[in-house]
Amino acid sequence: MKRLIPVVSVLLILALGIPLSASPRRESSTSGENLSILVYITGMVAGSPPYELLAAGAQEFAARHSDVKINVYEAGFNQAEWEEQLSSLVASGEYNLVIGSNPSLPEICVNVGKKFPNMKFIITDAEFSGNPQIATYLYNQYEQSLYLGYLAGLITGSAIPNGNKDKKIGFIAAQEYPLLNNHILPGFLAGARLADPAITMDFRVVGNWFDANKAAELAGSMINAGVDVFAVIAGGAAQGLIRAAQERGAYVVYHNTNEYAAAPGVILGCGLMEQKKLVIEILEDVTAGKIQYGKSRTVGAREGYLDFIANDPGYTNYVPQDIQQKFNAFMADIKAGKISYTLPSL
Ligand code: RBF
Repeated sequence: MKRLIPVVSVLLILALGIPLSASPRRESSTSGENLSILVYITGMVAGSPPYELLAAGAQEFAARHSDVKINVYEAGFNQAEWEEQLSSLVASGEYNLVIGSNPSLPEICVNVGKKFPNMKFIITDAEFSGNPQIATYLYNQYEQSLYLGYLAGLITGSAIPNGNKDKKIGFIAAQEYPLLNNHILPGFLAGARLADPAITMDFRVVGNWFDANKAAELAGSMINAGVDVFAVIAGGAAQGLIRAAQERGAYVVYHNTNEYAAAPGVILGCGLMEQKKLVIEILEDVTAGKIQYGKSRTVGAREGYLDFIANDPGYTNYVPQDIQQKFNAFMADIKAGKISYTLPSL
């Protein structure tokens, strides 16, 4: 409903410095009125970049819209409890939208959605289509792994001080799941082999998303076996690898977030997942009624949702110049769609 704002209040608003945009904002979000969003974190926020960025994006969106309520709920690390937890949260009737970020969430949401046919679910970092209650957005992690793998391949094959002659890269994962096995791991090895086809990969599994000591132990034994450059997808447990690489003298390329400052000279490359940007755009689409439920969209470097952080001293000061030149050219080709590859199915 439109109301004319009396001149006096306009003057008062100007005097108090309250932004006038407060009123059009309310009108533009008609379909978002009384929107109550459950931000369902499948783990803990702290230490997991995808979740930190999801929560930050939702919070920033809510700060822009006074009629939107959000609740960031941390479901913890017991995956067996996630469906029941989500079910009882939805049963409370407090929410009209659930947003989460995890490849395993679609199946859970299908089951919860059957019991609550009015509920809508939006999931990033996942691919699922054909269900009218669910919309998903898949990051092209094959692509991010391909360019981080290429950098790892250039480093392992170089004469960098803490490197060795074995052409061996390492990958530490918290657990195995289709996105890891079908996109992230093959992408990383394929990227490294674009730098040198003789490269091999040592892959180990922590068993959970929090045990940094176990990750450090695995990293130590992989270094003994000749690994000099690592990648890691292990949430909070990744800190153990970083510690081991610092102590023993090895290198790390890092997915999704700017982690250079955690170990300058050790973390030599960081990818970037534009999850915060994507989440804000998605929620704006929710208020505009523009979400296509039942559909899945894949986003990567070309679309501006994956990138590499090349302007950080952690990269410019520590990576040998010849490697920077080769890698920067490769990254430009990735963004221009000039590197051809087949995206495996999940
Ligand atoms: N990533 C994290 O950073 N922290 C986590 O706690 C976490 N838990 C996950 C649990 C399951 C069951 C699955 C399938 C993935 C999990 N991920 C987690 C991985 C995350 O969704 C994403 O795939 C990777 O971070 C790569 O972008």
